[in-house]
Amino acid sequence: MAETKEESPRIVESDDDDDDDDGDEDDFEQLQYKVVILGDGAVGKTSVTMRFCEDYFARQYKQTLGVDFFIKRVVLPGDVHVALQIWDIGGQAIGSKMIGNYIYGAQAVVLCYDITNYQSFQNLEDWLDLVKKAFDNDSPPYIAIVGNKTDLQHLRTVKLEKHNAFADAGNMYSYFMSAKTGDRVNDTFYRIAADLAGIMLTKSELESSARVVQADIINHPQSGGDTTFKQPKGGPQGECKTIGGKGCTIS
Ligand code: G3D
Ligand code: MG
Repeated sequence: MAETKEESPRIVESDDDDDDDDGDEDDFEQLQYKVVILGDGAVGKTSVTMRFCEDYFARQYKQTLGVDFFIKRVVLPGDVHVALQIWDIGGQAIGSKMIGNYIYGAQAVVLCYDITNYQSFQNLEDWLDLVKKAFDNDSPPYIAIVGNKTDLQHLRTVKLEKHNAFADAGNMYSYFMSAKTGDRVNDTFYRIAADLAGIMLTKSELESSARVVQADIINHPQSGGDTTFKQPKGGPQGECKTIGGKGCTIS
């Protein structure tokens, strides 16, 4: 299911934050993938995104309106640089006509549920249907199912067997994490990045996934940047607000 490096969208950009740096010798090739996080409200989509992109967990988030997106760069073995463009889809977007457009063009879709909320797990069927519809006749993206809130094991209502059966039936990748404690968050996204890039990881490489580094947003929808990354159909439109210089909200 993982794409080969050759087929992947690529952009070339400097890893130096300094805008006026035109030194070509600092440029490197970088893969960029769109990763869409879907799931019911309150399963922890924003928390997971913030934990991965900012290493931060807030006790309270306001409901995501529209779509927030962030870019995080990870460095894989072989000095392969991957920028993950994470789309955190807000509850409101779910019933909107735009949802298919948000999903379309994703190289990976993360279906997120709360292990203490059985309904949120059951509703993944509907989320999966939306993904299938969005891709229609196109080849489907990498799909992962994530059980979040593993710090609340004692309140778990979704049995492991149910999770595994659903993942197997849909030929999906399977992960668990806690945005609250940060457990398995980085290594899950690191694995996804490696799978998309077609890179096999050893156990020790997975364990060293702490090498995740911060990246600013690139391929900004209004930047008109000349990159070879194909903007997804119906991609971000409308007003774009920068959050702490790293994320972007489409409203
Ligand atoms: P959403 O983006 O899917 O709607 P949020 O979900 O990220 O806004 O999170 C919804 C609630 O779940 C938040 O609590 C958040 O703190 C909590 N949460 C998210 N991830 C975890 C986790 O891993 N463990 C625990 N225990 N809680 C988590 P509030 O209180 O604001 O509703
Ligand atoms: Mg949210």
